[in-house]
Amino acid sequence: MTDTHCPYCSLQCGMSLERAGRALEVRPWAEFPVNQGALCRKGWSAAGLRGHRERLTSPLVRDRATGELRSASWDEALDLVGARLRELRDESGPDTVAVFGGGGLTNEKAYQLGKLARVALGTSQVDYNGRWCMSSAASAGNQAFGVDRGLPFPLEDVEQTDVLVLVGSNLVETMPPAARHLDRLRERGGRVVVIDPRRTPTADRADLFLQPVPGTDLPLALGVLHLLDAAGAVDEEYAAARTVGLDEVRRSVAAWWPERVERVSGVPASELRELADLMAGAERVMVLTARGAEQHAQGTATVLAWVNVALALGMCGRPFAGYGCLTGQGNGQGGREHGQKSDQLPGYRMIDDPAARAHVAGVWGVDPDSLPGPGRSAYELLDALGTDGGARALLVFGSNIVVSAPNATHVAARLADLDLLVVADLVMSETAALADVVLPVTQWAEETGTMTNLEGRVILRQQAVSAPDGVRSDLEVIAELAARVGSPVPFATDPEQVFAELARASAGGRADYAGITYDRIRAEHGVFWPCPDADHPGTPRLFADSFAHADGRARFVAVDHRGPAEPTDEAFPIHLTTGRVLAQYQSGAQTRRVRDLPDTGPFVELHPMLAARIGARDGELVVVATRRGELKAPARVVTTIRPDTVFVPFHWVGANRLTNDALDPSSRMPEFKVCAALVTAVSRLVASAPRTSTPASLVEVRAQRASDPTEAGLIS
Ligand SMILES: Nc1nc2c(c(=O)[nH]1)N[C@H]1C(S)=C(S)[C@@H](COP(=O)(O)OP(=O)(O)OC[C@H]3O[C@@H](n4cnc5c(=O)[nH]c(N)nc54)[C@H](O)[C@@H]3O)O[C@H]1N2
Ligand SMILES: Nc1nc2c(c(=O)[nH]1)N[C@H]1C(S)=C(S)[C@@H](COP(=O)(O)OP(=O)(O)OC[C@H]3O[C@@H](n4cnc5c(=O)[nH]c(N)nc54)[C@H](O)[C@@H]3O)O[C@H]1N2
Ligand code: SF4
Ligand SMILES: [Mo]
Repeated sequence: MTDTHCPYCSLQCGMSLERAGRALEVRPWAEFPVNQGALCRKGWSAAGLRGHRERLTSPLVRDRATGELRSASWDEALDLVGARLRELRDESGPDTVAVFGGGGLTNEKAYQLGKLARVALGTSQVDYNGRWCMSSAASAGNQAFGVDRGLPFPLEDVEQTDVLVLVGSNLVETMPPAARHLDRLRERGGRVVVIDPRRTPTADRADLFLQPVPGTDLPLALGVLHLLDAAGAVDEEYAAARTVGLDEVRRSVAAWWPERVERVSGVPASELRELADLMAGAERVMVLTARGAEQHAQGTATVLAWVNVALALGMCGRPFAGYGCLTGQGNGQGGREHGQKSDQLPGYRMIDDPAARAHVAGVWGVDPDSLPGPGRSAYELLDALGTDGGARALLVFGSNIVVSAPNATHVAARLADLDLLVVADLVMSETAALADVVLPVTQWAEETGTMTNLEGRVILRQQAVSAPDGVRSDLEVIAELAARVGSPVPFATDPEQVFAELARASAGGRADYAGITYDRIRAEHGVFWPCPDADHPGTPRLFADSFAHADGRARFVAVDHRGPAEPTDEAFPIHLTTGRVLAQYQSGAQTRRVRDLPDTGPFVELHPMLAARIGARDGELVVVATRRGELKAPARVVTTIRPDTVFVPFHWVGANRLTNDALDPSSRMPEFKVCAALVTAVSRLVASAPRTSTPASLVEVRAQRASDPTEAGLIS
């Protein structure tokens, strides 16, 4: 029996793995505090991907003659990649090679990937899928508190607050074992508020549910603060002692009276008043945001607006209260701390800070001046591929870009323009299928490494079984590639050794791991950062006495509502939002291959009123079109969604052909959660299309209908 953690989300539930003959069985690990033995169905079925027939077990190289991928030896594949990378670098400089990582990679892998980019390849072009995850909350956290740790307190603190406000989180489906905290909070007499355009299973557990138009969480926060201020609920003493900037924020919310908020967000003024009353009367208030509020072109401003509410009430740093972000991927937190982000070095140091460069270069044994500066953010990096000034080779570790990137058709076209695409993965993901070289790597139960969960708790995944023949660990692959491109320093491959180096590199940084070791993690069920030395107990709770800015104070930051980058209009009258279902994970590369998890394919959730208007019945095919693409999928008619909004899960190819690549100016987060769409019933399309020609696309249909006002008005 080996105690380890789930391969999926940021809860990093503890589980025990037991070998049963050739099979591997998942058992509860009741002592691990975060989940206390509970797992969601993805966790229970996690071993289903082991020994799967689609598991990659040999490197693959695209054959020039046939254009097909064929098996190759490790030496052939690595030599080919190394030689091509060197050629490209010699021709056009180091930035011609780009690296794309993932928030599912262990800390050790994320650290080595950043080092591969900066030291071995010398490229500034490295970023990762966490940009698409919690980067807006990270950016807001840094601005407001001077540090970015998803939750500044252990998750179980949620139970002890009085009013919990969940803004754009469906945690009952995205972190099911955490749902028990909501139940216990309510048993204690506390209140749960959920803000979501859909009445989700999480909203079903709420005392108050607000159902805004997608993209309007920011004006909601402005309106709440307006009401709190009018009611005299602002904690002036706290604001004076622990913050700066209240006055400007106060002025900025003065004009956001509830009726104005209602007009913008669709949330009745009475409900906004109810929320403000709940918050004003509570001893302890906790506001948690997730992707629903964050994945917007104004995601950072939205989080800042909610942080302002928590600060105005004097909650941040108070026990069982404050603001937190529910991060998403298994290592969403650690993945952004150790150097695969385009602007950061290990320990959450900034790459443009000379002292940070000197420290990290010292650990790496290289000249600080040899390190590149900041590169492009994830989407911008992909958008530039194959263009003038963009990279011509891309190495992907731990992301299935063509499914999960916004405006995915465009991204696939950029990948097609590359001279070299290399993908390291466990399975033939949709992105691996496009690669020139595919490198098969070990997964989860076959390797050891640390992850940092949503609480900032560093935990240890331990190897339980040996890897299939032919497969290597990411750490080995990275070290081999580093050697082949002529790295000036060697790369370790033993995870514990890499961790010790990472800990030294992080020493003195904002995310300080210097006092953490594998043995400590085993003995203490995880260690919370910062943990600067071996005698330090770790830091489960931040901000009790001071914030991380130099003057110890938190910042109120005044923000205003700009609205979604792509408002609805006559041609595209419906809001499209996207997200998750319980039984699938992310791009689905892993969970779609687990037999015990239902693989329904994409669907379009819509309200009966909208369904009636467009003439679609439950289960019938509808087409969702945006300015970027179309998706045909069955309708799911539900009363739980706003009538002006449709929802499509992104676990299957398609949703991201529709989404908007507008980026947040500060976090560079794409606007996954709202764009303008046209929804049409396929039966109507067929019935109304001219018999002589079949329209190639909905855009053509729309053009054909433009002259007929009754047709054009079909769904507006
Ligand atoms: N089952 C499952 N669990 C997962 C994952 C998974 O893929 N599957 N992925 C993990 C990862 S990486 C992440 S980041 C987390 C994400 O966890 P969540 O943020 O909880 O998940 P989402 O479904 O993306 O979005 C949450 C909710 O936001 C709502 N929403 C959409 N637009 C808006 C809006 O404008 N405002 C508001 N307030 N709400 C809006 C959606 O209706 C949805 O119910 O989940 C983690 N856990
Ligand atoms: N429309 C829409 N799009 C979204 C979102 C949304 O809400 N709506 N959410 C965004 C968010 S929050 C996220 S986090 C992203 C996630 O999207 P992706 O980055 O695509 O995430 P995964 O599907 O987890 O992809 C991980 C890939 O790496 C492989 N893999 C797993 N573990 C390892 C490993 O240890 N090493 C290597 N080399 N490979 C590994 C898996 O098999 C899989 O192919 O999607 C974003 N895209
Ligand atoms: S909640 Fe997350 S970590 Fe826990 S079992 Fe489910 S997917 Fe795994
Ligand atoms: Mo995520």
